[in-house]
Amino acid sequence: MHHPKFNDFPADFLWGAASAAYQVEGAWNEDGKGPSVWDLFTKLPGKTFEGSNGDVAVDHYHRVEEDVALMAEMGLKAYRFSVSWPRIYPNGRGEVNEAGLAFYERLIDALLAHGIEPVLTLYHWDLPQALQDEYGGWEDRRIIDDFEHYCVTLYQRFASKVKYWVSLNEQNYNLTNAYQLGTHPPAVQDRKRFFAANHIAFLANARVIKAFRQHVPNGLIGPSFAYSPAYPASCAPSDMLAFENAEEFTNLWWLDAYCFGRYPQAALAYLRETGEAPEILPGDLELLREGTPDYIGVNYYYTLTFTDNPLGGQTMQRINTTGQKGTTPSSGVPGLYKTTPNPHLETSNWDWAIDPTGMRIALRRLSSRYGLPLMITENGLGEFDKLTADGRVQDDYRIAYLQSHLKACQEAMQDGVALIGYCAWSFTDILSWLNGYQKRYGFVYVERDEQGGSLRRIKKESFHWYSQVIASGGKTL
Ligand code: BGP
Repeated sequence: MHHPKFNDFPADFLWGAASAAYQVEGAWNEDGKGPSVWDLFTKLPGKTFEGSNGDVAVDHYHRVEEDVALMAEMGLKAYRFSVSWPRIYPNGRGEVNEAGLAFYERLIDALLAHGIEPVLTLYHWDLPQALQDEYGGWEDRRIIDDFEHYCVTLYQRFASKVKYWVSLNEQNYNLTNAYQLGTHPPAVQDRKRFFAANHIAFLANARVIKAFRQHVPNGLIGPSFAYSPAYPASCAPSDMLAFENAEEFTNLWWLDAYCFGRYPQAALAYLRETGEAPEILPGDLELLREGTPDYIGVNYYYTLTFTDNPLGGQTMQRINTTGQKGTTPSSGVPGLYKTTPNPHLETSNWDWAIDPTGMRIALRRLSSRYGLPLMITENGLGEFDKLTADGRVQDDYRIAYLQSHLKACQEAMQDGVALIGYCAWSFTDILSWLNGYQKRYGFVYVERDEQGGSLRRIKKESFHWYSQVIASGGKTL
């Protein structure tokens, strides 16, 4: 469908940018913060790119004012950030750490003073290590109460200041890495444990959404989902079936659980056969239905293309974390599907397909299936950037990426999608969990590498470009 002309973006569109606590804050053991699972995991040999970790990250904790001033200068309308659970409850629960709350209050107040809407993520992967040690974190239902207690603390403190909330960030991506690929803590490779932990995370998500209604009646909450829409490699029925399998197992498994309070039928039937299905106790599905989201947060980076995978075929493989183009192997589940490169799409140096039309497809699929408003909570391009001798970063490739994806948002809105806003990933450069500091996403360059650096902030070309787009309300796109 080609629209003859683009409609304007709505006047209240949230032009935003995003980050996550572990990737920007640093100050990993300051002001009473307890250790998170990432604080320990990144220090185990061989887990991250060149052993990079977030001990200092980009030192946002000590540079909040400077960073918010840059956001204000850019004209940003929304800033998505996450709260570090172990900053608030160093042991996961028990005694609250007032200094942790005070830090986020300072950030929120600074944003509000500049007319920037805070978008608060409750959980972006940095689980308190204490809860991992005590009962295995997401593998134990005790986490549901502890997570709710932590979230209610934030609701009570910030209800009057924060309207937009994100419950779990990329439960799908995080737990797949944590329990299938073994590439996020606790680095397990066990599909049964994966589906069990994932089920408990659904319950925790629903519980905190239910509590939200009581404490933040005028706010909006939803999970952020890492949505990589599936494509079939061809119109061969076997590829179409692989695509159906992939969409059900890698996307609808989460989306249907969040929004409908049930698991997709064919996937559930398959897992019951293999003995990997999660244990669903009486009351579980009722809870899911009582805790459905107000909107869906969409983290969109790429589409994935699938083809048939016989029994005994390709298994799950870890991704390219070096930026050496072409090193991502095919990955899949024998008997169900496996990925294959899409010959129609260019890729980044980390082999992520660049597909703005895929974003339009993503938004349309979600909107028509669930009938909910959507917010792009992440979208961006991770690349090697170069700081030139005269102190500039000419990231025209990033501008091209963001521009084409924003146009896809515009088209999706014309297709009838209710899109609240767009948070580019990321505002400043950040630590990429497994890819170190060399994979940069920001509008603001931060002078540091795996070893460290001056931490000086430098506005990239894309900073000025996005600033103009915002000022024009999207007209200069
Ligand atoms: C998402 C995460 C972000 C961010 C982004 C880019 O999965 O929610 O935290 O890291 O992807 O991914 P990466 O850093 O692996 O390039």
